[in-house]
Amino acid sequence: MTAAKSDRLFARPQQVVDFAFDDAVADVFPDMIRRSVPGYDALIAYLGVLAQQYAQPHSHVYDLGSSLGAATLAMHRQTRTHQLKHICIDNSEAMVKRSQSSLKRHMPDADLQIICADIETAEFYDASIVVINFTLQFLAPDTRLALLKKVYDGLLPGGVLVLSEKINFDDPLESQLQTDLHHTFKSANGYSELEISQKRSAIENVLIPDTLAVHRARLKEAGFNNAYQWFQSFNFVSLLAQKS
Ligand code: GEK
Repeated sequence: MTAAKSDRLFARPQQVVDFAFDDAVADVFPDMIRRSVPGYDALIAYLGVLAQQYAQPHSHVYDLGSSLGAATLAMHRQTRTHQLKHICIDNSEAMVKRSQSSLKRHMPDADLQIICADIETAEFYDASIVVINFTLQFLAPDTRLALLKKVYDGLLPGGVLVLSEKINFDDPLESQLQTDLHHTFKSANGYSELEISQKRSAIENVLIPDTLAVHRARLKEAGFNNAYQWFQSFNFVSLLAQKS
């Protein structure tokens, strides 16, 4: 394995434009996401555990906003004998191109389809697991419910949605505390004040977080009777919602 290229994209002062998942980002993505999303590596590893628990033999496993395919690879490693079909969907050509070669190398015997498309236009069926790992937050808020409804319809009975998101907090004190901790996390990971502030400006109009209450209400409206929070690292959480 080659070492991940280090993320220096916001190191120089620049005219900040809206963040996009282009070649430059895809090139440094493993380093960027580890240093920016608290608990990312642990969460990815736990997706393997969830897959072991919930994958139904001969079913489909969807990874929506798959980036370089880390979630799919973690799930595949724990479910090799389940005869699953893995479907990764991402609308960034740069991500899809890189995940094609790397996932085919790391899971050569898997039934794997990697699709370059908007997840809002995708169809889901026979799914025992749908993972949306830090991607719903990039959709326009008024389109999020429609996607979750389609996911619900595409799940088999007993199938699960794993939804991980950066979240907002209603309580201003908690909001400040979590934002400060996230800032310190990035600083402890070697990002300068300039990098942190330029990245924040770039992402501001692109990543729109909801509160946990909004997520729970939306999941309920989509059809899920229960959504359990199973993971949190500062202002990043993951929910598990099962179709009965
Ligand atoms: C991981 N899940 O490593 N349709 C398809 N893809 C999209 C859309 C859309 N409408 N909007 C954004 N994306 C991954 C990490 S990253 C999270 C997910 C982050 C894609 C986008 O191209 C990018 O690859 C991914 O969603 C979000 O577990 O960088 O914070």
